[in-house]
Amino acid sequence: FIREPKSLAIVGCPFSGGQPRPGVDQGPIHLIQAGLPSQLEELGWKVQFDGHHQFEDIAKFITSDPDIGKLKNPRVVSKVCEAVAKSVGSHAKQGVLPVTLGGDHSLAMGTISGTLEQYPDACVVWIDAHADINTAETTDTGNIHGMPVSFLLGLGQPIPEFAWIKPQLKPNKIVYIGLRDVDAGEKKILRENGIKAFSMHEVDKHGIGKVVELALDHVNPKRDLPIHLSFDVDALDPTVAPSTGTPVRGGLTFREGHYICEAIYETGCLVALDIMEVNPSLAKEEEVRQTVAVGCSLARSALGETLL
Ligand code: NNH
Ligand code: MN
Ligand code: MN
Ligand code: MN
Repeated sequence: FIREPKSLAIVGCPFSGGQPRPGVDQGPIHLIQAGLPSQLEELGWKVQFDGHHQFEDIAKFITSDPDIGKLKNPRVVSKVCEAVAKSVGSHAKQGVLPVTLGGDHSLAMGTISGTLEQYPDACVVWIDAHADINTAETTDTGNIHGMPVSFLLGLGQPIPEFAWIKPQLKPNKIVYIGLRDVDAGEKKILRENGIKAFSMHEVDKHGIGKVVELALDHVNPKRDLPIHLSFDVDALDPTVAPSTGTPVRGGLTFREGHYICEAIYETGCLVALDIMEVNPSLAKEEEVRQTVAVGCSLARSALGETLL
């Protein structure tokens, strides 16, 4: 899917409007400053980085953004994600692999929409402690970073402000790994739509190797479909990635997280990658450094870094 010479574009998204904690907008800047572009070049990629998308003109036109039902910052989130979809979609169209750095996970409405525009048969592998599948009706928090999957699937009452999102994702084209903090309403949605999810229970039971194999068997049985990998760093245990907005104990180990990325790279099907929810303002300096470093190394593993 990706043309030779292998080329990727880093889409920096300093955005935090999908959740309440300031600082996650600084995630992409930290990942870049930690040296991610040159690390990826060393893996043999041609790396484009056209700066951080600032979304300033978007904010300029949205002078007030009252809640829609329970949804917080709905217009800003929608417009930013629409811009991200265009950027990701245009890179994908040129055979370039978009690596989106968040920013909060609401951005995945944009990244996955962009991917599906170019690759309608793509599947999504969603790595997270959370299912991010609340609808405007089921959400407790109103934070849109807990909802992107429902928008992509077209669940819940349509909201005119989000009408640009084509509900192109089918429930059998997404699979989760790492879940351990799923709201009651989300469990019902997963069940009713037959969406495959491997929680930490399954990781404990089968081991990560088997879980990744089963997950890919579900969404990509012949390993011939494009894969969009959306990685929320809170999937990792808080001892591994402490500086994130909603840490949940009992998460993936350092190796389990990297194994997922390595295994997906090995399929040769990766067409887009998201590294989300690194928030450099929520922990002590050393923990921030560790979280940023792990964000970089997950990206390297997904893009071909091997241990030997
Ligand atoms: N399920 C909760 C909500 O909808 C938490 C979501 N938080 C996340 N998701 N960090 O990845 O608000
Ligand atoms: Mn670009
Ligand atoms: Mn998430
Ligand atoms: Mn999460």
